[in-house]
Amino acid sequence: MANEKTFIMVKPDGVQRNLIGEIVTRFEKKGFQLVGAKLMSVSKELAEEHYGEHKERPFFGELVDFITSSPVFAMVWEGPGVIATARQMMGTTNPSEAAPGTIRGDYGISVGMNIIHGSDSAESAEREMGLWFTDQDLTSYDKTLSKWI
Ligand code: RTP
Ligand code: MG
Repeated sequence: MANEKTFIMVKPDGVQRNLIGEIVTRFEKKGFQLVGAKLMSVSKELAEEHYGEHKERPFFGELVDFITSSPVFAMVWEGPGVIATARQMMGTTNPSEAAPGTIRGDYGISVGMNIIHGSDSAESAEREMGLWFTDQDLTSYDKTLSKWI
């Protein structure tokens, strides 16, 4: 499977509910590698750009208000097939329908406050990593443990 990178963000509700550690732990234990991370407040411009594909949707204003309401924890994770696997680990968009064992399925009930974002394709991952991180923000390193995964 191809080595990939993806953009993952703990949304304001996840930060407020002290779920950063739990979410990082799940990705670490799965075997993926953290290559960049920052806790940050999000500008309206960045939120609108990030969710640009939804700008005609009725929930767009609420979505931008929510993402800018309180800090997020933005991350880049690396590993074989990480883009699709991260989406599986997150669960479906509506946490009420998300499978138990997924992050949204275990911790959420509201579609608006669904705890985590993850890029939905290779193209989205490239676009979003470029929006949220500079090349200098990201690192690359070998873990001796990698041969065990
Ligand atoms: P995300 O982009 O945040 O990772 O979520 P997603 O791919 O699972 O879902 P997407 O279709 O991209 O929707 C982006 C976010 O918009 C909110 N939403 N609200 N009220 C609604 O019907 C509705 N539908 C979507 C959700 O918070 C979703 O995460
Ligand atoms: Mg999406």
